[in-house]
Amino acid sequence: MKNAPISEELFQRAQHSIPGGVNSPVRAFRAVGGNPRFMVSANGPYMFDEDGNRYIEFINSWGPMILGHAAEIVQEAVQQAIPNSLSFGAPTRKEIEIAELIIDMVPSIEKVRMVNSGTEATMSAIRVARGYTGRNKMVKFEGCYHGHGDSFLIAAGSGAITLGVPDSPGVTQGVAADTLTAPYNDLEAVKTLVEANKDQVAAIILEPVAGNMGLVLPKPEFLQGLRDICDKEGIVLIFDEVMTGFRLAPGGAQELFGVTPDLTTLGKIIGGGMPVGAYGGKAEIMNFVAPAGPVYQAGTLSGNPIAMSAGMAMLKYLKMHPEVYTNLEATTSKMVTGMQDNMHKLGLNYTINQVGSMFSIFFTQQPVTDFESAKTSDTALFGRYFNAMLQRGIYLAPSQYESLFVSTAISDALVAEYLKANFEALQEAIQK
Ligand code: HOZ
Repeated sequence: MKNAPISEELFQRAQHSIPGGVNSPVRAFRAVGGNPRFMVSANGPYMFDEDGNRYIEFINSWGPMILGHAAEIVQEAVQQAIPNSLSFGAPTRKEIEIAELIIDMVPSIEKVRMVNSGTEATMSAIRVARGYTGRNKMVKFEGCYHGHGDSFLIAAGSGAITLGVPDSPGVTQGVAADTLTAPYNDLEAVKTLVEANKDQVAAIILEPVAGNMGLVLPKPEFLQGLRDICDKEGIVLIFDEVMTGFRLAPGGAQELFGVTPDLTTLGKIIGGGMPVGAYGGKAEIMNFVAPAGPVYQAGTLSGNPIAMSAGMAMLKYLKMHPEVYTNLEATTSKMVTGMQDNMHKLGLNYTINQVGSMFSIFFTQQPVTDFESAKTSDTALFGRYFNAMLQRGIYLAPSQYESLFVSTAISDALVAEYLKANFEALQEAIQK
């Protein structure tokens, strides 16, 4: 049993100084019940909380810890950079090197701008798309999450749906009116929206693999279909690869599925886990960004030297070790097959979605292909399952509407440990 009295005490204390006691909503465990665990350190496949509990973990900072926590190559790069100062607010050689590396690795990117988070990246990409096309509207998909920029908090996934506020108060009606939404994987709905808003749509933005309503894969024709609509209508196609970039393949989901967007947003992975984001794409569009062009976007901490060093170390490693991706997929497939066997033994038939090293178990028996089908999941059952796993030392995302991420630190022995816990937790969760 994993008791956590110190975490409980810290969570009570945090309520007085931090809204809801956390700095990002999903962490508050509201969707699963119980108190969040306050973490002290993490290494390889493990995280350790204030109470001295050890967890095998499958969030990996929501993606970037592809090599597990505290990867030596990243630690070394950061340590080497620290004595040269933490921030300059002036250009550095490292920024060019990482830009060149990203351009080399991601098929669609010809020019790239570093920012500090995925949210900044998506906000900026939309602004550039609007500046470039001279149009105001955008299409996003129900259940996709693109950070907390105003325009994206309409039918948003992740913490927004977890807490039941997919359309956040504070977003003006004017902003909401410019955001058109369609069901994920529904090309006909997109065509209808675009037709009804002829020459007004600046961008279509999506997660090419959705990870913020749980993991949902694009149907085979979906991404290419969007590409075709954008080409025909002069719309900028934006892939939000904050979670999938460098995780599903060296060039992200766009490499895996062979569809090239006009702009791509990237996040935490290019900082090796440090606070970084980026957006990039066709030079013709990126040349609209200031000071090359008129669309303004800036940041003192953009291209921060410590974050760039961490990111360079991570990306170089991934580029030189393509076997990482086959190994990660093999580990994840073992987990998924094992979970299916467990369910079979228990007479259960819940849906598991997987691509590469990302997966989700949905507590519903129907295929999950969009937000509506994701919402058929039994979230109370998910909450019981989550807590039963936590008690067994397995740390999952505290929401049905998030993806899980596997790192290279997950050995076969840990897969076996995970599957044992999964069997017992499923058994416990369905009994209540
Ligand atoms: N919205 C993030 C994952 N999709 C969660 C961020 C966090 O709580 O750290």
